[in-house]
Amino acid sequence: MTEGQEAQVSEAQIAVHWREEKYIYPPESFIAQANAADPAIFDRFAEDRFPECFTEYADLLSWDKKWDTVLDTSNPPYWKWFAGGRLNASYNCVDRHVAAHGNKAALIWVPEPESAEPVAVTYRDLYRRVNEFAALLRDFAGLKAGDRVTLHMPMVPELPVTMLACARLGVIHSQVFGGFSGNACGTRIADSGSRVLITMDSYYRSGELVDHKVKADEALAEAHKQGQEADKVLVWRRHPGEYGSQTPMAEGRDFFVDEVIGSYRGQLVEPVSLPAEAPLFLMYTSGTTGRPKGAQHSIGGYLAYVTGTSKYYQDIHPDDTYWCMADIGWITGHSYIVYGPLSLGTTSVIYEGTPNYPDAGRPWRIAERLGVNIFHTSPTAIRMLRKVGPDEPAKYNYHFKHMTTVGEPIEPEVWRWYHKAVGKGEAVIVDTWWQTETGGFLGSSLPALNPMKPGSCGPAVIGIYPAIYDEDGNEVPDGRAGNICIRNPWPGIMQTIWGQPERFVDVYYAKYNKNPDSKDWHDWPYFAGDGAVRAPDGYYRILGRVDDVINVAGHRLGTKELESAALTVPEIAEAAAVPVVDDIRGRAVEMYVSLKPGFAASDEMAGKVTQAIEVEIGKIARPKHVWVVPDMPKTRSGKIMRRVIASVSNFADIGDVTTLANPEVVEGIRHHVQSEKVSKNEVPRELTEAEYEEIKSFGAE
Ligand code: 6R9
Repeated sequence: MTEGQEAQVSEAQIAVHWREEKYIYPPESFIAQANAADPAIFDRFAEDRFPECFTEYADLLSWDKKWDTVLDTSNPPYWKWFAGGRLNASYNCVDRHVAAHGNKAALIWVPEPESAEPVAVTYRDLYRRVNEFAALLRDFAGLKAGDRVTLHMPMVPELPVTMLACARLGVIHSQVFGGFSGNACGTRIADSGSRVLITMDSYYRSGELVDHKVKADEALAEAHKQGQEADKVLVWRRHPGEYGSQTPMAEGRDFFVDEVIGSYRGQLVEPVSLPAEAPLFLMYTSGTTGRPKGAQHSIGGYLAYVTGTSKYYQDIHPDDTYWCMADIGWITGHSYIVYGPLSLGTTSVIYEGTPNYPDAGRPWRIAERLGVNIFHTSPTAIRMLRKVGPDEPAKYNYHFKHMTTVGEPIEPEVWRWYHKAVGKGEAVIVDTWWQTETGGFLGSSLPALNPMKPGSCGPAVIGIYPAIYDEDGNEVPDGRAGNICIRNPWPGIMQTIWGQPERFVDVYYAKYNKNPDSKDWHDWPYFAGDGAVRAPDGYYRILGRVDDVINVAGHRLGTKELESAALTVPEIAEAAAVPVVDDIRGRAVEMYVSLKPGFAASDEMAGKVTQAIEVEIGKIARPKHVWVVPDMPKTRSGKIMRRVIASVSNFADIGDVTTLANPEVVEGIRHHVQSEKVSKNEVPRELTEAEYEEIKSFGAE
């Protein structure tokens, strides 16, 4: 069975009940200034205007050559947007703003130590730095259009500089989230076939200068194991001239950028004019198998889509100060810190550290100091800031006109705190539902024209036409849960999974495609892998993943990745990862492992599993608990019943276990796990109906 077919919604036909929230309307002051305030926009993006409607987004860009065909669908599901057109993303995000707005801040970087001053990088500075680094990449690292290069960088301005320098040359960048481990980075170097790694020696996180260069050595060793040699490591220094890592520099392989860049001072590199459908970057994400998926995004379609949605949904005007608190290492940061905002010529704030360092007032001090008026973050950050500093926002004099939430479903109570306390009742909120694969937003209210409804992402965004299907491909009625799909292609959709074209078709299209030979795009709905319900008003409520992916703090972790990491511990015979409902991070991971004969359960064994997961994936994946069990509950065909142990961890009804091969083990596991949780005061609150369905069907056959 392929991955796509394996995925199931939690009993697609069951009704999902929740209290219908009331509409909240945008303030007049917002509407008066909004980029999209005329309802005619809905007509311009009506289904019968597809695909031409998207030229409105493409027209926001500067093209070297206009496209011949808006959408070429001759080879489904490999769509080509703006085919025949040529452009350069670096030119669009940098050069074209220099003449009129050269002295305006493109980026304002806020270092984590509060004693350090924020650093403004003007469009002119950015132009100079991108050109010089592009010259270095071309002449020192030997990179050219079509080559892949892996970046493993923290939240510093050197990261967008590096991305835009790559884009200038047509080099395909693949930024790996800085918090991921050296091994995770190595796997991505190998998968993308990168010869060059660009990293930084160190960065500040929660008050500490973290040694980051050490991960580069681990990454190269892992890539080597997987058959990929990287021969150059370019190391930016957090404090130029001062090395913040304990790891030696490898002679002839590792180079400090601040030492090499001197030879490229003042050099200009002509932006390479590239086909619209040439790849801009890869962004790796988790799927149900261990191998990460490199979602490949195009230059023309992607940049048009993030520019258009930044303009209308983020309501970015050139004179706004926009702060998205996500990490650039995730898709949110690529689309809505770097490419969208810079393409529109606005000021984008980058913060190095954790939101609650040194205290929960930090984000609001940054907002006050910099005059941020658009703020963008995740439900996890909102829950955390609400927990540790519910009254902090009121102490600071900032005013947001607009706020975003992204990455996971947000509970209505948390939404209301965001609206009232953080937004001071003055800001609109957009709850944006989308994915690494989709490049930009799929579901969101259009802030001046659609009212907000807490807990729902809103209607589909303009030009996006979803459908919710049951397992057999029938559309489910409003109010019922099913698999949300997008019926039409759109410019932000990934082009393929790097090096795994079959997987691209299997995971995202095979499930609802009835005829693989069809050349008609109508036959190729995009399967998002999320469960959803549509209300009669057309608002969507996203219920969560329907595959074996655990969304921790808005970040997707594949169960297979977690399990293979646990299995690197020699004593472990079997491993299963399950989600537990977590009041801050949405979901947390719990691991169940069984040992090879001759080994006994111990805290040390559990510690080894945690350690292995940190080494293979990174601290973000650290399990909340590792339960060492004598045996896993299994089907007669030997498949681990993840839904049973997921129910145990969440204190949910375990359901019928009589069909298992070994039903007798369940009670022992339940007793062990739940009594331990009771003694630690970790009994979870009662699950909502949607959560219960997710747990009950987790990893179901
Ligand atoms: C952008 C991003 C994608 C998965 C997605 C869904 C969940 C994202 C959401 C949301 C409810 C929202 N998700 N936004 N669920 N409401 N507003 O998060 O990309 O890291 O690939 O995750 O996140 O389950 O399928 P990515």
